[in-house]
Amino acid sequence: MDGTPMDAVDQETFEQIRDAVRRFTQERLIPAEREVEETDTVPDAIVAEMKELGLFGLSVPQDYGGMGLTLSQEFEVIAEVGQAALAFRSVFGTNVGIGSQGIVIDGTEAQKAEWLPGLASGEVVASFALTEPDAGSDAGGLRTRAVRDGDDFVINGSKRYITNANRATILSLMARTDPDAKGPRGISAFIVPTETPGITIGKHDHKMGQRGTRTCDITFEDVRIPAANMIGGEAMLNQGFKTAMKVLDRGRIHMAALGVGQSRRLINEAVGYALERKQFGQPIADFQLMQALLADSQAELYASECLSRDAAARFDAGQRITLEAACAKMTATETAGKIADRAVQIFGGAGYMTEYPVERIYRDVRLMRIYEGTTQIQQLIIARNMLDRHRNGTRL
Ligand code: COS
Repeated sequence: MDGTPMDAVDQETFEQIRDAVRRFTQERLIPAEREVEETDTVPDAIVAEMKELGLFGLSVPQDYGGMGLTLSQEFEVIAEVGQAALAFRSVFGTNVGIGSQGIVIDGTEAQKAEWLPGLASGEVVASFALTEPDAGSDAGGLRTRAVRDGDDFVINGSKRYITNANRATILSLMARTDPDAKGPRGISAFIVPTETPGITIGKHDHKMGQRGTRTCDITFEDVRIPAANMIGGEAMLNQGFKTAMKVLDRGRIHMAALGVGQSRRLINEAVGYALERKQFGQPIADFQLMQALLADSQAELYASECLSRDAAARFDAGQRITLEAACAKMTATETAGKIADRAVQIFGGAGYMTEYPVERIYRDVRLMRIYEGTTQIQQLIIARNMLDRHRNGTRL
């Protein structure tokens, strides 16, 4: 599988995009964080500016109206926007990542032509509908059924914690098409327009952090969609789990970029505070125990950046990166958690107060070690791949 878009943007154009996103993040998003936290909503004006900047189409190939960034380039852009409250990225993140990539990777030409231009412009919003009440980490255990009926499939079941469900125009939905097949086999992926009769989107969930993001349950009652909506066409019958896993491999680099973005922000906040805050007659930055907290954070951030960039480059060079993406996602998100904890410690009592952003970021980053595959699932993926490689004769 070659992950490099044929029409990848050149270095100069990429740098312009990255710099524009950096300015937008610093000058527009970060100053609006408190409003998002208080209203639990990303302002419409900011969503409109995101569309103008092309953020919804970062990963959609240029032939379909997107920017066609490579995964390495997407990593750098997401690490910039990831410095701001995670709610902002979440607005367009499913279009860039898990919502659209099933169509980009495995969709038919007709499916790409129908949906990708709208996804790139932000006119269409896509959610990734995999998780269910009884199928979280065990995604292969999903029970939502899609039963063939003439030229259609009829879907029944439910999905849980679906990001952007109440903003979505379409769902990339995984459903069981072979009831006799066990676990991950017998699952197909579909494009399901959310206006189809029989779909009910629940109220949005109230979470520990990441205010302004939207996750909802979805129920399907005799939802009828054309068989032509199977991602990749009927040749992909019962192959949908693999589509979902390929999407998640790629998505995990996007998650690593968010971990890197949040870690950079936390370090900037912590260093700034340590230089200003005085105790015992001098800035706390002068104390070696404070310096140790900062130094460990910087070293771990650097490790996350290097690891994630290497994994993204391997993907762009056409390699399968299941193990590397899991390493990057696990390392960068666990690192963000550790750096958030240290940042609160450096701020002391002030770090526990809502007045300072580190209190919110501490809560926001907690989810990163859970969504798009928990740390424990990343460990499982890494170990399974290590064992397979060893069995196949590969040694480090
Ligand atoms: N790329 C391509 N194919 C893949 C793949 C990948 N990254 N990972 C697995 N597959 C294939 C396997 O090769 C296997 O194919 P065959 O049937 O031809 O042998 C098939 O998919 C089933 O894989 P496996 O046997 O490994 O499935 P399991 O159920 O044992 O485990 C895990 C899969 C646990 C890794 C998977 O369920 C997972 O990632 N869970 C977490 C889900 C998640 O991240 N949820 C977050 C919410 S969605 S945002």
